[in-house]
Amino acid sequence: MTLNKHNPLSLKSWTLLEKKFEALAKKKIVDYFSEDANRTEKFSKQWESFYVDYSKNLLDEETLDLLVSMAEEAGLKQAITVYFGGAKINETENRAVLHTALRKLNNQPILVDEEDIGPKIEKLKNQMYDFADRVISGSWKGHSGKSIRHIVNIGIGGSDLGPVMVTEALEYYKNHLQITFVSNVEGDHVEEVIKTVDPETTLFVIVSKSFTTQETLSNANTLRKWFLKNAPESGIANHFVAVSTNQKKVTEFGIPEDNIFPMYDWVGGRFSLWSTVGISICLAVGPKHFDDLLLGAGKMDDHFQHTDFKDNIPVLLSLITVWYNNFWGVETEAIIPYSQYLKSLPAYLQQAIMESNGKGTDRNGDTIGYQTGNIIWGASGTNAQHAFFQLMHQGTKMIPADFIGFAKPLHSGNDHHDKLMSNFFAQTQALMQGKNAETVRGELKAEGKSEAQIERLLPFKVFEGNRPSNTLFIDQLSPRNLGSLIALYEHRIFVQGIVWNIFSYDQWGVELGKQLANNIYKDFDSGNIEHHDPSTQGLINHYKKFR
Ligand code: G6Q
Repeated sequence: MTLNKHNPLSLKSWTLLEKKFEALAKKKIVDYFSEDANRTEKFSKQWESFYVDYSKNLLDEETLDLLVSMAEEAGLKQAITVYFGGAKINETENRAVLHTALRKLNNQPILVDEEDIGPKIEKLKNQMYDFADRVISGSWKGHSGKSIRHIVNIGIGGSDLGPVMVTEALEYYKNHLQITFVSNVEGDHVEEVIKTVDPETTLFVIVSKSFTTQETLSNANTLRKWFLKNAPESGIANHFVAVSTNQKKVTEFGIPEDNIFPMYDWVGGRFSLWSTVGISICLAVGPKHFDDLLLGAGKMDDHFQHTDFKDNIPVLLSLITVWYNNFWGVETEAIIPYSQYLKSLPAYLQQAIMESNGKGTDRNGDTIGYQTGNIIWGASGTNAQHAFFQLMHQGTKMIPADFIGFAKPLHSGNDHHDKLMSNFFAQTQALMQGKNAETVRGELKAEGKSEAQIERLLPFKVFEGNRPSNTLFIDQLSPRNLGSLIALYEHRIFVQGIVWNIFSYDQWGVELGKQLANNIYKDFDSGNIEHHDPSTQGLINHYKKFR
């Protein structure tokens, strides 16, 4: 079983949606509210601790029905079964896509190459939990007998962004261990890390699915060299562990077998925080909270798998993105978490979404003639309000946005949360309602401005509004709710990939740059650079003056 192949442009509902767009293009979000007193109830969902309001969008019920029909026509139902069932839906890499198996809430076997992967998952999870307990309790000792106090996670891309984002997000739940991430190949990055570590109390966790990634191996080698200047060779066993599918390469690096946490090729890098790749998260917050993270994701998986598309949160939000991307010609989507803990969520989702759905070839191998993956960006509110919100409110581009907030703060005893929440609500209201000329005129009059001053200022102070947003309003930031939130976005990616008829789980687009970097790196010393284009030759020559 594998994913079906279709051309979205030939779907009946696609054509109907084009017509729908033409009919609705002039209509304002506020009009939908004035026409239907029950719009908020109809366009919002309560699921577990999530209240999701998608009423502030440029669509009516019929549009949503058509979007759902489009998903059905595109074979989403069958695709979900195929996805969760372990079929090799990452066809170009011949791999299953089973991050969902890592947080499965039932015992039904999942077969990969005719083997049930359930027992393997349990074994690895227990190995990771046991290790984390030992490090956290202090019974795992460094080479001089001291307990570990500092964890340095060495990894990049999927082996970094997820662990970074979740560790920051769960700062409140953290134990005493200090966690540092080093990812970039830039020597200055690793040197800054070296300044902070103590060879007696630091544990280096090398996370690399392939164990061939230039950045990660360079950093790991530099840190090992530094370590061996300050500790005996035998200390490697106390201070270096690795997560990888490539046991051979890890062993060659000098890490003992007992310190290797395997992972499997059916977990894609950008979806791997649920696996042993999440070891730094597990060390930072302990196995209990890690388990809750998995539980939250598992609950969202269940919701996604078994809920009617009309009530299915990841499906609905995903289809709304398709509506803007493919029918309104909108290019970007902003993600604005009203929580400083989630400040890295936009960067994390940027990789998850853009690396998955930034594809120009469809599942038939044909060049695509419609828009696929949109541009994801964002930052934490309210900081973002003082930065790029100007463009969102008054710029010439429409930017649909997800506003993510939490009803209860983690620390109580101050009055900040009401202020934060008032901003959280005000921004989506302002984006939708705008401010008309009449209101602006009244305000300027009340300020005592002359008629001439009013006329001059008026156009600059008007907000046209009509800018769409979703609000994802969650009770509180807990490991479980965070797990559900991440899984929600993962499934949105999947749904879009199905509709757009693309393979969401490969990433060939990152290969060319890596390949050329290797060539250029060799050419710094070979001196033979004539085969490069003139601009690149100029850059290399300029660099050589500084080497
Ligand atoms: C994610 C990508 C990519 C990957 C990194 C690190 O889906 O595959 O970001 O995670 O390139 O790869 P390694 O874990 O193999 O070092």
